[in-house]
Amino acid sequence: MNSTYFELIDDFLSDSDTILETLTDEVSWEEREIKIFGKTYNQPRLVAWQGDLPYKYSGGIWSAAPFSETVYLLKKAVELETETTYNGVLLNLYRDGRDSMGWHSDNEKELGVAPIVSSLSFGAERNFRIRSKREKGSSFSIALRNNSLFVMKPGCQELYEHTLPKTSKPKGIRINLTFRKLY
Ligand SMILES: O=C(O)CCC(=O)C(=O)O
Repeated sequence: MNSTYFELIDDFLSDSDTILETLTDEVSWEEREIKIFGKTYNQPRLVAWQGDLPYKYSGGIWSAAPFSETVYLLKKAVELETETTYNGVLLNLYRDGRDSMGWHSDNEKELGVAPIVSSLSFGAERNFRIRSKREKGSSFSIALRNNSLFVMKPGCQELYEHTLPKTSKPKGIRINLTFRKLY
């Protein structure tokens, strides 16, 4: 899939066999809370942030933290492919099909105007849904497979929202890394 706003590259790395396991062990995963209409819930996934700057988003604030070894190498590979540099990565670990992420755009002001956000996935294939902010009811799904790179190009966050919905299908663990550039 390749369009003005999105690009999907399957089989991104030539050797990705051990990455899921390595990232599971290497990253300091946290179960974080989120407040919705005044009520506090655990986020339905494990999360981590690595980056040169702190990052503030709806799930709270993350302090700056160094890139771990494998994440740094992945960042380099994604930078080469997308011809962009990144100084932060939000990591999500979905334990099974019940873990998810709600509708949102990556439009925090630290990302600047028209950011590029590059999303690398390992582990279980999950459906990623995208909907237009302008044309209500216009949405589509993309299968994010193991070792796929999905690039959300400039303009995408302004025009579209995305979600990683729950599924009742049996699903194993999945790790997703979204590389971002903060100002
Ligand atoms: O896990 C995914 O593919 C979605 C991640 C995402 O939407 C985000 O980090 O903003």
